[in-house]
Amino acid sequence: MPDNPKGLDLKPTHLEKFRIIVSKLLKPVSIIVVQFDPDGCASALLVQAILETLGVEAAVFYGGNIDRTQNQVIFNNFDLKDKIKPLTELPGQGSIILVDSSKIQDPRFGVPIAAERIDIAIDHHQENQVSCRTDKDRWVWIAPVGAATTLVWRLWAELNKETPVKVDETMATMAALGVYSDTDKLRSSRTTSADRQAWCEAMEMGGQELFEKCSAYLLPKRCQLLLQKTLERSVDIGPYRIAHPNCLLHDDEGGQIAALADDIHRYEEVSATIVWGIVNNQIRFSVRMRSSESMNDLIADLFGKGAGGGKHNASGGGIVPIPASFLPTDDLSDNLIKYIESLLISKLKKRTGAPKEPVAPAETK
Ligand SMILES: [Mn+2]
Repeated sequence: MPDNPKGLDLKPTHLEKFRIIVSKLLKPVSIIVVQFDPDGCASALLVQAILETLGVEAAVFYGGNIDRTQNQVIFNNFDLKDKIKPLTELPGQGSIILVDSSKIQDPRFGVPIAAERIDIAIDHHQENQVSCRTDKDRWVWIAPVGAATTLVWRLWAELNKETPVKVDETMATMAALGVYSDTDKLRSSRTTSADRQAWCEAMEMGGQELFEKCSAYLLPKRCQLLLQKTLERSVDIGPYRIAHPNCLLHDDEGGQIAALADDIHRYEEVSATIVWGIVNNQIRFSVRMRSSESMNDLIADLFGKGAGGGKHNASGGGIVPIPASFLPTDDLSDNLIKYIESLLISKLKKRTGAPKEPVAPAETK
């Protein structure tokens, strides 16, 4: 069996191996986007389209919540309700294709998935190398580009070189949005010429109007209120900024925490921003960084080991579940919010070596 592609070099032997692996996929074939976002979604639907051209039917499953405005806009404008299903509906057998992620044991799957079921992985997270020390022959392509969609776009183009099959307008628009959002509007230092090329090619076939609708969308009014409240509760401790919206968030607002972190991380003199909030029965948090400090260490220190992690060490986040019997009632939620705020501030002070101030409840280890 030929080797897997290295870097961006996609050789005829790699394509040949891809076709062989696809022909051996076990039914039902499932494509997994472990964390729904434009890049993951575009990669998955494009892989689904590629398989279709090879005569293989596959269903797409997503993990995470669709609670960021950007993701909701994509979900609604592309009518994804019938096209992708939540991971909880993943069939118990058949081959699995991972896109925009390549961790064989990923806690975000919800239920553990047998490693042997994963036959293809296409990803741009270098830190997530699939362990290939297994006798199972997989097609794995992990390359350092700004978006996973860029890789899938290349794969489509190379596979269809001899008999060009056109990507339809909607799919091309989604691919352009995938590249655009994961490269931070093609501005991020992770953006490569392959990303720029994929974006241009996709936009040549895509719809400019739909692209505008899904990239220059308006935010709901409530976002302004949450931003205002978060700015009021924003505290700087050395290089850290920590903030929270000072209220219980609605069940579908977990994604706002990431958006708030993006917003308040934009100012000078702060190298790490932590925004947290209580959603349903969880403390959700997002971290943004522009220093060499390890994000995973910071997260473990503040929220506990295994609470979450970061990608590219620039953005990350996680979840701390609150036991059901400790969930605050409306009149007690202020107390819980205040307690978590003081606890996190005292932990950050400890990190920076700032003089200790008395904090009401003792920190348990
Ligand atoms: Mn991605």
